[in-house]
Amino acid sequence: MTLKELAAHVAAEFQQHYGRAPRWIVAAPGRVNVIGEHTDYNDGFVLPMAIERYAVMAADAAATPGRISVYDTHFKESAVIDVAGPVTKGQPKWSNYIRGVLAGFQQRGQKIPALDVAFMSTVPLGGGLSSSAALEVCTATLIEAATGKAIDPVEKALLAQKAEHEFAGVPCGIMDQFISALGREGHLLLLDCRTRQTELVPMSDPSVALLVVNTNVKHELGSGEYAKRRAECEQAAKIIGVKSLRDATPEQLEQAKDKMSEVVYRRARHVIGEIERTTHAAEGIRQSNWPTVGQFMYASHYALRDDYEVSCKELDAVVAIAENIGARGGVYGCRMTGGGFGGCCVALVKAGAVDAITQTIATEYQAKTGIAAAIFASRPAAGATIIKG
Ligand code: GAF
Repeated sequence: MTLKELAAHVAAEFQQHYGRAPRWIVAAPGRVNVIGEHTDYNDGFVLPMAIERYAVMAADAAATPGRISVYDTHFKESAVIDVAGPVTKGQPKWSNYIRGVLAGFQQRGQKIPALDVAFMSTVPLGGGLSSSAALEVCTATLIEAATGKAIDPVEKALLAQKAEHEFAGVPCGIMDQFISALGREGHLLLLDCRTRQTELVPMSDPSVALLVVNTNVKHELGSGEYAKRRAECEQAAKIIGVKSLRDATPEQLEQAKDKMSEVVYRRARHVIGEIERTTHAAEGIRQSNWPTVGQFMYASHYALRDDYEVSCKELDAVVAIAENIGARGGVYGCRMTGGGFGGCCVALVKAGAVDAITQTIATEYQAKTGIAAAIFASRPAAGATIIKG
């Protein structure tokens, strides 16, 4: 579904559910990270792009004051959020992403208007494509539309990240909310997570495409492994004697090797290497040097699999199939993307070979794992937008 079709669909659902037309329609995309994994909370670089999969909200002012009703058009379930006082956590569970953002606006001194909302997302849930960030940034965009007060997109991303920390319990970095808020059509976003400086890297060569391969193995970042990795990185930085792993060189890590556990050493080796790979890959993209970019993507996957240990056998199976297809069959590189433990891979492929590659990966993945993968190509999409209002 295109964004236009999705917006029309959610507007129609709003009309049907609430008996009138919506006044505002807003959207925020999910993302795929091309390279730079588990580097954002280490002050490093990331290189994500917004994808053509979106959270969309249609809304109007509500007659009942002090509350927001959100109707999930897919699961046919509603959340009623009390906004008369400070917004708190509540049920259903997905409403906490919305609640967290509303609370963030309140903390900025913003009064939350009473709203009726219909909502739908085409970002696969638990697929590692930032369905939660899309929902958070979409909510923030709705509040901007409904109050007529735009906030700085960086502030918006930070507010959404805080919602994820405090209402979803995931100590995530800044990448997902940032790209959902600041993505630009036709571009990847090279983000320096320390300075928050961004560079839009054009990705418009028609000879290549990015394929997203969803293993359909759910990923759960709340389970504690993510927080554990973060703590291990902090420990490594402390032992090396730097503020964060962004400041550490491979030589410094080797010198400190004996003072840390083997596991902590490997975690740091991934992060230090990945920060370097990301800046090199960005350079490769600027020069349309696709074979080089692809090699960095494979190297990223191996480090995430062996050193950082956030892959799983299904993600590894996709990468192995992609490697087997190889450059001759049109695959430049492939890696797991996002937090890991399931979710998606991203593959850089020749545009003319997309159909054949999709077919091969689907068939071989099903044969290897017994699971049907969901595979789609996406062009770099725009970040959050107010479609109506
Ligand atoms: C998740 C987090 F939300 C991001 O901040 C990032 O750390 C990513 O995992 C790993 O690169 O998506």
